[in-house]
Amino acid sequence: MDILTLFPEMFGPVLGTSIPKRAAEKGLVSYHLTQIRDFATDAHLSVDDRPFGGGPGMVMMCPTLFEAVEAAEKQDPRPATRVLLTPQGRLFDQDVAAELAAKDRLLLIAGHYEGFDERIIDGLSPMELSIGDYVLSGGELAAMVVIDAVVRLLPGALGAEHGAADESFAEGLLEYPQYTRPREFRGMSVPDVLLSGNHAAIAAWRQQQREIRTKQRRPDLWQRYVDRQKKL
Ligand code: 9D3
Repeated sequence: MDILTLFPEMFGPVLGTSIPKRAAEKGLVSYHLTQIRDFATDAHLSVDDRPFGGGPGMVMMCPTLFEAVEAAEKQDPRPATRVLLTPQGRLFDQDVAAELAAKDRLLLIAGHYEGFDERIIDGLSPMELSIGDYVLSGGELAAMVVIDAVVRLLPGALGAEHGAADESFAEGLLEYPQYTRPREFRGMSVPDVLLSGNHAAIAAWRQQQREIRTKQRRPDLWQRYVDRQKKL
């Protein structure tokens, strides 16, 4: 997995922790960071410039980024699926994560600008991804979100128990409420059914809770769930 960025130092702590770190140690993935600025060709090491036609902010320019992409891609003969993090992109979700997890090789491009020269999109034909409708300061955190979600889907990245839990989200319902010790805390108790030892009753209660929560909190997910159940 290649990551092209102006802030490679942001990625170390995330990729060096928890599941992304374990996946690399197991050889399921390797991370290659490229500093885009290393490929600047002018005296000022420019990676951006003012927009033609005027307007606010700066635009990431073509020459530096194309050089960086080509240099990174040369390091490995496998063709890379290019991913550009941009507010204009397709909304990233678990289905996109699964699509990306199935690719041989990914190359992520994180910018830190108002925009990209459109010829970057035309010339590199990346998949454009947004992680949601809110404004970040750059694409770096979005790239880390994508990496984390994708890496945990690589076969062997998780323990068996975790893998099953992720599938229940992919199934389309929110999780049921969870409780652990103590049985009583500041006047708040645990639902009796969870202490009953009646596994069928517990499963039924949990399923009911998942449905209630999804209906109330995520009508969009609920609609998708209902439509899918109809088809099956
Ligand atoms: C004035 C219009 N702004 C778009 C809402 C400009 C702008 C602000 C911030 C353009 C880019 C950015 C930096 N954001 C990203 O690069 C980004 C992002 C995001 O802000 N939200 C969700 N997903 C993503 S992916 C990359």
